[in-house]
Amino acid sequence: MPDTRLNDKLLYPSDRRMWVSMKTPYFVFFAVLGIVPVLVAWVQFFSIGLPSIPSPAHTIPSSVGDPFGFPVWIRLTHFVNFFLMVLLVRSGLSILMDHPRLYWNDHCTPGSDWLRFTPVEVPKDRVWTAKDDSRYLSPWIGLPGFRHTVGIARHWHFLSAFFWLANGLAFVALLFCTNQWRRLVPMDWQIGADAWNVFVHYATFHLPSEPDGFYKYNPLQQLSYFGVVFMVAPVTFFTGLAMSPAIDNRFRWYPRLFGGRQCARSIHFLALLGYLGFLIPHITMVAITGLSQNMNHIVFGTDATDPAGLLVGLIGIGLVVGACFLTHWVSWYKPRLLQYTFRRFLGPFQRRFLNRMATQVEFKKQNISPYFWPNGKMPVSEDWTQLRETGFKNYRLKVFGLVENPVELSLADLRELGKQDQITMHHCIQGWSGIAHWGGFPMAKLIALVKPKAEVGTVVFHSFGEGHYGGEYYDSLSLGNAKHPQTLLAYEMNYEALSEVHGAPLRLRVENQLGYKMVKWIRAVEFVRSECTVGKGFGGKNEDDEYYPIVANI
Ligand SMILES: Nc1nc2c(c(=O)[nH]1)N[C@H]1C(S)=C(S)[C@@H](COP(=O)(O)O)O[C@H]1N2
Ligand SMILES: [Mo]
Repeated sequence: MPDTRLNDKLLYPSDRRMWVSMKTPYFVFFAVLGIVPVLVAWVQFFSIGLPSIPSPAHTIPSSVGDPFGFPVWIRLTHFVNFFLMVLLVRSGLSILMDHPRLYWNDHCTPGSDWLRFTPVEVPKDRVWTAKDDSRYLSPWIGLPGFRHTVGIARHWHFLSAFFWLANGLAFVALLFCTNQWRRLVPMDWQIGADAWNVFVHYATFHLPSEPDGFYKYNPLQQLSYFGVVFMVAPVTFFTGLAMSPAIDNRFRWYPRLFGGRQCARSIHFLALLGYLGFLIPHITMVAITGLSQNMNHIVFGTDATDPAGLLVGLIGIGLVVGACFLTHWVSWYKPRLLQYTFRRFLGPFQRRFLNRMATQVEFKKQNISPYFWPNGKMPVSEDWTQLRETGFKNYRLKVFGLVENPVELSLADLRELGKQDQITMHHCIQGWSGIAHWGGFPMAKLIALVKPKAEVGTVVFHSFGEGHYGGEYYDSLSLGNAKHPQTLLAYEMNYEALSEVHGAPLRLRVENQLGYKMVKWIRAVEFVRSECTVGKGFGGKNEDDEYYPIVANI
């Protein structure tokens, strides 16, 4: 368990702090992308001068149907969006740091990352787990920040994402129920040229005469608002979904829309840069084009120039900053509350939809990842070490609990339960993925053999290995998930006997869940009524100690 006394040295070790490095070609690409338009603007300015921008003649709408002003629903959704975006960005960065590498390939092969937030080159001469690789953020940047868990970061992220989506949909729906959509949606290609002209002004440090935003936006402003609302936001949502194991392993075409799961993850991050690339000029423009008046627009919906809107706006910003402190406090002192809240809100959705979709995506042999990140702590227990020394000859899988026919099975017995091969994509909660072949017997076969009693709801997998903070590693599945056609107890990986790092002699595969549910080095399988009676009662070692959710399909 993390030490809840916030100790900087322990929780934010200097050798695990964030670091940024981008592969040179990408750096050059982004630099060119950023610099070229500015250069062109300067060339235009020096050669033919500033383009003319028709000065905004009126402050009243040009035709009777044109929208003006900011009704209360715009002001409210704008504020709610700001608040939720702060939570989303802060928690998103924390999630990112847990696997501080971005790729354009689903294998996450070390060295193929185009952007990384760690200085570490993955060592080739020893086991380097994904957990060893994670970095930490200061709580000034990340939520929760420090060495707190990705479980907590994800709770904040998904809870806010849910409200963010609802808020965004409400905003867009109201745009189109009123005439306010006309402020944002360009109806004429001319806007491209007009926006460029405005850009030439800004890029060469000239301020064109601005229309009063209460009545009309300037063309560049309109295009950028349109881009954020109708392009960047949907991209964030859809690339977010493309990281779900349940969705990816059910609908193969879905992550492919983005070039694969890791491309979706990279694009999700680029969308963040898109938001920041919008936010900084947005705030700057609000400040330099008449701060008080602009703040009255968005706070009170009036076109006045007094400082009331600014003052109340600052209080609103203060509230959001206060919420950052509160969320930090909740993360550290009430993590269970957060875990429960997540379960209460999103659990039903996961159970009703994601859990029910039987995964079916299979890959081909040539898709198998050349490298598959390992995770977890190798077992150090006497019994496992001894078994390993004799090639697991004396291994017995103990199956017990509320069953009519408890058994103890040797590897030879287990092979008689049938063999299923599948090539599937693994999704780790930290963000990496990998494709591998797994060979083993379907859990359904074992279930049929031991005949669980009617009251059984949960299957618990006990490991020889320990969790991150000590104590047995275990996890559980609902009986439904255990019966899924792709739920295996695997003894082969990539057509060879399961290696020690990857869980010898036996490990779980359950393809609609995240990796942490897939217990390695399995010692025993137990059938129980519910997870409440096992460990601390939250469904698994990571659920107990790191506040991960019990259902892991997003
Ligand atoms: N016993 C045990 N099983 C475990 C873990 C662990 O720490 N201990 N880590 C889990 C996590 S977080 C992942 S992503 C997968 C990784 O499997 P791999 O090492 O074969 O890649 O194993 C899971 N099974
Ligand atoms: Mo994981």
